[in-house]
Amino acid sequence: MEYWFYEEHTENVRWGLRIKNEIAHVKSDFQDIHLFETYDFGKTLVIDGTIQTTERDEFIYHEMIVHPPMLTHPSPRKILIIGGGDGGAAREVLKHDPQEVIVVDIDSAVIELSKKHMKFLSKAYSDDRVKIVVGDGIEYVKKHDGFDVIIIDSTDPVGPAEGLFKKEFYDALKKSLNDGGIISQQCGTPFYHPEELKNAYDLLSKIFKFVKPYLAHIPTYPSGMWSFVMASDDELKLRRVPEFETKYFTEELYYSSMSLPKFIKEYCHCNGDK
Ligand code: SPD
Repeated sequence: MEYWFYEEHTENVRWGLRIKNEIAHVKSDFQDIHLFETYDFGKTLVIDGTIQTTERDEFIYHEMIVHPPMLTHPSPRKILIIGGGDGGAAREVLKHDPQEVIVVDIDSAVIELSKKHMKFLSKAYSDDRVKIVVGDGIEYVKKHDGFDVIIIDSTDPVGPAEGLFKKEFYDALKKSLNDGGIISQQCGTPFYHPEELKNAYDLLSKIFKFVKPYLAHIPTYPSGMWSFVMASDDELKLRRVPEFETKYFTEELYYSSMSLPKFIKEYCHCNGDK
C-alpha cells in the first residue's frame, strides 16, 4: 500500500509527496501538525494541511528569509524571529554572530517536535544566545523593543498567522525596531496568491521608506515561486558580503532575487524600487 500526502494548492490543484511513515501527529491548541518521513524530501513538517518545511529544501527558505535582511543591516546584534519555532531561521541568524536571538512562537508543539525530530533545524536551540518564548508574536512586539532585525517566519495568512499581515502589527514592528532596523517577512506564492505580497507591500510602504519584495524557488511550496519582503527606513542595499557557508544564497542572488517578473510588478504596482 502506498501512502501519499497531498497539499491542496487550489481547489483544482493538488501536489503530493510519497510518505514512508508518520513520525508524529499532534493536535495542539492552535494547529493540526503532522511530521512525516517522506521518500524524496526527508522529514516534512505539515501544519493545517500545508507543508512548512522539508529536510531537503528548507535551506532555501531559511537562508532567504534571513540573509538578505541580516546583510543589509550594518551590524545586526539583537534579532527577533516571530514564528520560526522549528529553529531553521535561528540557525541561519547565528551565522551572523549576533548578541541575542529571540524566537517567539505561539505553538510549543512545533518547538518540541523540532527539538525531538528535526535537529538539523533545532540545533540553534543549544546556543546560549537563542532564547525561546512561547507566546503571541503580536503581543510580544507591542511590549518589547530594541531590535535590529525582525524576521517574520510564519505560516500563511490564515488562522493564527492572520494578524501578522495587518497594518496594526506592522506599526508595532516599526516601533520595536532600533534606528535603521529592518524587517523581513514571507509573503506566499505570487503565482496563486499575488494579493498576499501586494497587501504586505502596500501596507509596509505606508510605514517604511524602503520596501523590497524578492523571490526564491522553493520546490515544496505551492507553485515553487515564493516571495519575501524586506522593509526599513534606511536604504536597502548589501552592506556586507556573506562570509559563511550557504547552499542557496550568494552575494549575486541578493540583487537578482529582487528582479521581479513582469506579472508581479504589474499586479503589485511595485518596481522593487521603493
Ligand atoms: N505555505 C507554507 C509557508 C510556510 C512558511 N513558513 C515556514 C516556516 C519554516 N520555518
